[in-house]
Amino acid sequence: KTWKDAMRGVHSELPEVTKSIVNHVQTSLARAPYNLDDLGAYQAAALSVRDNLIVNWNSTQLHYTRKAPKRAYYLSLEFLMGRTLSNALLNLGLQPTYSTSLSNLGFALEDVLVQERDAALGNGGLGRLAACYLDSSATQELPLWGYGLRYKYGIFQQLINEHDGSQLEAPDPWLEHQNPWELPRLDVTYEIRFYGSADRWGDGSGRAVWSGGQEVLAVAYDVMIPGYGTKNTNNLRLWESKPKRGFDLQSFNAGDYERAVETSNSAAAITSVLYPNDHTVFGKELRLKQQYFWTAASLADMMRRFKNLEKPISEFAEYNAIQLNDTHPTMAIVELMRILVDEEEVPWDQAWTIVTNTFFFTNHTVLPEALEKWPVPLMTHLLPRHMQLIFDINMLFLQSVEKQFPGDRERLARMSLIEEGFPQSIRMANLAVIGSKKVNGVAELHSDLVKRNLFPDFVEFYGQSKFANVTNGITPRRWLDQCNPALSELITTTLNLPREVWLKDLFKLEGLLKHVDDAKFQQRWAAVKRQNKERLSNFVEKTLGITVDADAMFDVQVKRLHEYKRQTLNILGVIHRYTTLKSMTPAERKKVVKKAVFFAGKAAPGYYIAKLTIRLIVNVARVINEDPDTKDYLTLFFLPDYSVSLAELLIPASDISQHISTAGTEASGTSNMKFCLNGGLLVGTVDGANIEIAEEVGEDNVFFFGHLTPDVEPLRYQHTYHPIPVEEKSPALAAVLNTVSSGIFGADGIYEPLLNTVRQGDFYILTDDFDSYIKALEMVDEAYADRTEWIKKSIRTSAKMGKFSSDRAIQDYAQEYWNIESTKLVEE
Ligand code: 26Y
Repeated sequence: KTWKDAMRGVHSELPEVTKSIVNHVQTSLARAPYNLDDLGAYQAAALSVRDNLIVNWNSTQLHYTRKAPKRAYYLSLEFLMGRTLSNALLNLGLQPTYSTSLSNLGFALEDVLVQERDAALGNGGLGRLAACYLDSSATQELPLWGYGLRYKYGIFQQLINEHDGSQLEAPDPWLEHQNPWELPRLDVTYEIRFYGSADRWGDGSGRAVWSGGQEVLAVAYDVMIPGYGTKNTNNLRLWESKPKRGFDLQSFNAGDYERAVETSNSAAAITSVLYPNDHTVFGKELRLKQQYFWTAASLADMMRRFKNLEKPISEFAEYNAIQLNDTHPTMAIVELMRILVDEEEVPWDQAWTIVTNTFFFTNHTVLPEALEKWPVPLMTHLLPRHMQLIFDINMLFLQSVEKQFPGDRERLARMSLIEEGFPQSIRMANLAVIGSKKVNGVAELHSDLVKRNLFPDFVEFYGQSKFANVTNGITPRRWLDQCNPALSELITTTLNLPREVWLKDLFKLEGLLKHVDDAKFQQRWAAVKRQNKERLSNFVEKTLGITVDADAMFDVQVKRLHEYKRQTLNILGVIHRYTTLKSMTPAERKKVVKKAVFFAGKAAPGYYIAKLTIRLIVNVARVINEDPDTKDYLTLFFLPDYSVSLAELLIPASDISQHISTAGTEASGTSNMKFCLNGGLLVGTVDGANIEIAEEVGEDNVFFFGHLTPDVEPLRYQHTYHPIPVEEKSPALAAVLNTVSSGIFGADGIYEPLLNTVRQGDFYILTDDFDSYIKALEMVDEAYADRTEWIKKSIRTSAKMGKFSSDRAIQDYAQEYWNIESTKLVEE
């Protein structure tokens, strides 16, 4: 068919959409419709869908302005959005129309969708959570905006070195082809100051004047966030940095060309790249610049919007709630104080009341190496006025602590915003706690640990009620309907409900329970899983050139590489399975459950042990997949460049997934929820949201192992003071470690530093958990052998995932924290 034939369609909506696509091909892309490739078709379709979004987005923003409800703002340095076209089509209800239109033009929707590059402006869990929360707040018609940075380069691309199996990093130029999902707002700009000097008025008001230094321009780019089954379309505003003037004319005229462009380069550098480390802070000046640039631009923007309401400044907190996604945006607290005190001339105490009624703080990790601390000299140099404000806030705060706990010097030292040392540093978590109305963790256990281990003094000072829990959630739109259309279809027909209903009220999945024993339904459920496993197999064959047996049990661990997440435990377990298989007779092997193990995940570029773990996995895979004795029973894959899109392929295909962090270290985890929603069973430790998942689905439907949180500290203590050799604690593990040392996965002792983390300090207690881990995997094998029972477990798991919808989580924030209400866009 030619595009001209397509234009003569009969369906009333179709010619409209087809026309719009063809129109974009000809005008926006300036290409001819008849020799278009998939990429061109994607771009034209995206631009056509974007036209719809813009209309809704505009009406929504106008509606919010007119209604002037209280608004919430989600400040996050990371938004891990993934692809947009398929999500926009789903949310607009235009999937069938575009599918037909594209096919009339000679394109398959699924080939077109994969042309889109992921928007990967995040590292992992924290960034993807932000993306799920945007989807849920738009869907629930809540007046919420996200604020972030428009990095020119997102999370790096991961390549695997063919020669030695190690991770290589390449830039992620995601904006190379223009991005149809953003609207540049070149008229929305703010000037952001750095350096200079701060002079106090000295009149006892606490006010000061900040001047001089460097000014950088913040330019707004708006990303449209459509809700599902509503016209409400929210906004994610991302800031780009730009020099205030093209270049420094003075230096240019003086003939110093290099210096002339230097300042303009340093301005553009602020939003050039996402920092690729999670959980380890480095105290780099550019990172602090990013944090201030973003919070200052966002607050200036909120302040401008608030001023348009013509309300007294004292009512700021009645119209604005700001959620801090971890400590990264904590400078917003100080910046709002600066605006109120220095610019709005609000008396100090009144300003502090406004601030502490506006902010809310979520903590995402208890690992000490992830807690942000900025050196005082760096802050003084870069943001002199803010350093003064922090000292003043601290002094007044410590006075109030002293009043409640007179003479307790050590308590004051612990609670101070300033940590003594050379140099002194600023504890951003303490600042976030005292500047916020409420503080929350992201799963029940984690929120307990936040109170008990991170902020016990603050709980004593403020009382329990300031500290609470909001268990994380995931959007069922992307993480079920979009990534697993076959399962979504089966659920819809089985529940006998329109998908619009259960996708907005995930507790409805419980209706599947009464079909658990229906053999027909079980078969269909199993067929969907099988189909998804084949889809993944095809992908692996295409990308790695290795065939995967879709009859095997698919065992998946995908997440950032980190010692606390214990990918090492998993790979040592795989080696154990391999050597066990090797020691068997061919007849014995035939009785073993076939298994395909998948890993994916990026390591921070400077994280040596994590990178070494990847190298071990890749090289173990090379040996195992070639071994004629075992390769029919065990295969192993490291899929490079883990991303949201790869997750969408992997998650629906899993039979089991592993969430095996040392107890007490994983705040929540969110992929655990995604796997279970898609009917994959969970192998895990008693940690994070695993616990709540087990509470929902029942302990007989998960495979728990390992020591509990209270055991971990004493075990570490024992490792330090009464080290017991690995051989004594776990002969099986000792044997595996020796196998690696023997050099069959690479000689010259390259893995010794990794093995030594286990043999020596063993901070993450692999030796203490190894045997029970292997036991748990044996239980998995046993359970998997009974196919019907396994399918029932899978159905039961999926059916009980209602709690983990991000709709529930965002409602909790809206009601218990922000006090905002749904504001539905009404047609005029
Ligand atoms: C300060 C900097 C080094 C830093 C950058 C990123 C520190 C931390 C992070 C990211 C943390 C993160 O992704 N945390 C994860 O948040 C998820 C959502 O709450 C949790 O599910 C997950 O357990 C937690 O590790």
